[in-house]
Amino acid sequence: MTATGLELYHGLPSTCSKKVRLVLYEKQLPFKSHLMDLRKFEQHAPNYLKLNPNGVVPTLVHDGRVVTESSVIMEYLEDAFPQPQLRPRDAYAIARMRLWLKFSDDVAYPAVYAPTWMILNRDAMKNLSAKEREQVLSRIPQEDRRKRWADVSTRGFSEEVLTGAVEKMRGCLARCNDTLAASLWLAGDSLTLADYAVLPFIDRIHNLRPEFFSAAAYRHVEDWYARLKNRPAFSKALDFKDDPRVPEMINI
Ligand SMILES: N[C@@H](CCC(=O)N[C@@H](CS)C(=O)NCC(=O)O)C(=O)O
Repeated sequence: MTATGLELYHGLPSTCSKKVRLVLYEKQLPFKSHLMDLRKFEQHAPNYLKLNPNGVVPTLVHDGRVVTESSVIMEYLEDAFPQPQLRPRDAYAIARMRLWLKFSDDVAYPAVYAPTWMILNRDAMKNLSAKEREQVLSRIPQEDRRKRWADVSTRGFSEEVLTGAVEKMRGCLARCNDTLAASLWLAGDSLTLADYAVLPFIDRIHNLRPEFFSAAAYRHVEDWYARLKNRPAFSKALDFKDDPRVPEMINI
């Protein structure tokens, strides 16, 4: 057990895991790492479902107590380990920060979902025999998710969905750009959980669509992204490009 009593179940390429790792590294909190291989569907294993009944990462365990949902975990860490402070004090700024946490869950995550799935999960599903695929699908805890995976497991997402995702990704960049034109950070004049909730998705959009970043249309986002990339937490939580053990596709 680490001095902090923290354990994290997470995936290397998982954007939601990155949100939590950014906070852990920014606060310099040691944690016991349980790295899960999502391409082997370890997140659906019966033992893991006891911790996280949704069968997704991340899951935090603190002194034996379980916390799920990346945005909830971020605020939990802020409450349990308040230094350095990543939440504003002013009530209105806190509300703004929480809206960005909600944006990361409700807008940014769905925007990158289909193109990410096509890179990280499609081969893993396609290379299974029909029987193995049935087994993988049967362990997915929610019916709607099981159906969606069954739908796309052989054919992948349609062109229509993938084109829609491009628009959604541009929409995310535009929303962030508008805010960052008026303030240095997403929730005001200091770095907060808002920035770390959104950063993994902007990084994912950058890796999927680098051309979006070359037209200067989102120059405030670019400037913000460059500032965040310079922080030690970024390379620790997000950047595995120089690690030869990590397959290339994981680096998206
Ligand atoms: N709302 C959840 C979403 C978690 C989530 O969907 N995690 C993805 C990785 S970013 C996952 O575990 N996917 C594997 C799967 O769907 O089986 C959170 O923010 O923690």
